[in-house]
Amino acid sequence: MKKIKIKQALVLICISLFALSCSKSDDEVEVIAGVPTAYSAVNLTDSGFTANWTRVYRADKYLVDVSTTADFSTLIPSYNELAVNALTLDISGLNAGATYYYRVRAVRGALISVYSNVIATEIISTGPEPTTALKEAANFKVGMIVRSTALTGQTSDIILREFDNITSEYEMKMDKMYPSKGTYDFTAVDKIVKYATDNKLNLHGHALIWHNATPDWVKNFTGTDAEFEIMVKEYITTVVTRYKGKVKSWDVVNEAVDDGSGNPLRNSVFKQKMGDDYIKKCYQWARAADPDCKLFYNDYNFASSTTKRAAIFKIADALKVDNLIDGLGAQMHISYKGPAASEIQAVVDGTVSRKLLMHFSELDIQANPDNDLKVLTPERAILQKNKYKEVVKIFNSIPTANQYALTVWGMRDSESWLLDFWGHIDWPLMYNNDYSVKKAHTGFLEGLK
Ligand code: 9MR
Repeated sequence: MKKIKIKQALVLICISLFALSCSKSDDEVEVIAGVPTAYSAVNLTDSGFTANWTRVYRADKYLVDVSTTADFSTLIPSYNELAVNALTLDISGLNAGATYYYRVRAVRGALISVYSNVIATEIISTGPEPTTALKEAANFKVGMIVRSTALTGQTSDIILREFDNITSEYEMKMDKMYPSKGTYDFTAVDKIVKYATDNKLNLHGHALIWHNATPDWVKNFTGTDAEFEIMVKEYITTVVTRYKGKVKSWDVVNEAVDDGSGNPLRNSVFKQKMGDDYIKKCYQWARAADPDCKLFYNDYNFASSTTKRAAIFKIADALKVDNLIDGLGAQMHISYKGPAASEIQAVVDGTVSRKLLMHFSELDIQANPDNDLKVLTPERAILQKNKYKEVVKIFNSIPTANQYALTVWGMRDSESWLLDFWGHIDWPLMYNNDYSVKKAHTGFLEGLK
């Protein structure tokens, strides 16, 4: 049994007009004016994979080259003249694990167009996805989010087998830990801390200050600005001190940068009451409460927006002057379509050049950002897998001294926050609902090679 996965993106071959020494009729010009664009199509039946391409107007057949090398020096001869613009390659003669390339030309009479772009595909086995434990394969900490109510059963089995770093999905936020004035509730956090300690998992604290998880009584604070600041100081000091030595790192401030023009500081209640300096103060209080704890600033669209990236680095630079920050969290809520590897790399490069730790803190990869699917198709699962692989590869190549952890934001697809957030179906994570691993998980493993 074999299946095909698309391995690589396209390499464009420049389009040039076909030149003939004799004069051409209009029909001939039309034929050669088009070049078939090959698509990275896959057909995951046992019979083979489908290569397809755009039709060229009035082409009467196509020449398809399939090769084991990108320079097409060794052609597999049997796939040559086709009347249709698709070809199902019989994979029985092809080797699992090998990469095959195809390219296409259009033909009309004696006229032959230039080659299409080149597509590489890889034949893989259709057996079960490999289940090597991520933390065993990785040289860095691999993280998963947890909920205090789901620290048993299969969820826990997978956490303990695959991961060595955990983050609380929502229970270590101000609205949960400090629901009403003067009254803390640490019930859930204590459970998570015990779970981490008992199982020797690194516990990343998330997140002390976040506009989206601020309790109403804080948003509508009744008191002076000075009293507000005292309250925030007392809250940070209480929480960080309580978990000193157990929570190894904290996102002190989360998502302080606004997405609007100029990426100003978000106009949160913290900024309103304490001024722009609120960030620095929060880090000072956290640092004072636990000097050994690694302090992070965490945000989204870090890769996809250059201006936001600059604004985040500006915050980091200001904190770094006073040694108040140890690392940056790039959330990595992304899709199979982007951001590009170069944009993700820019996040890493800026972080490493600042001598900070890098946390890819909330990785999930939408497979259905345009809501064009009702089920996760094999083709899309492969594209998603490729993106997981790309992200992991980038993280894996970070100098060890700058690697903090790569945390995935959820275990099973149905549990992802993205489904509620976008209001449509998606499959952004690495596990199916029955806890079996998806191709995304294989992509993670392949990114470590
Ligand atoms: O996934 C989290 C969801 O379950 C919570 O309801 C929500 C509010 O606490 O937070 C979600 O996680 C967010 C994270 O803390 C910060 N970055 C964006 C995440 C998705 O909203």
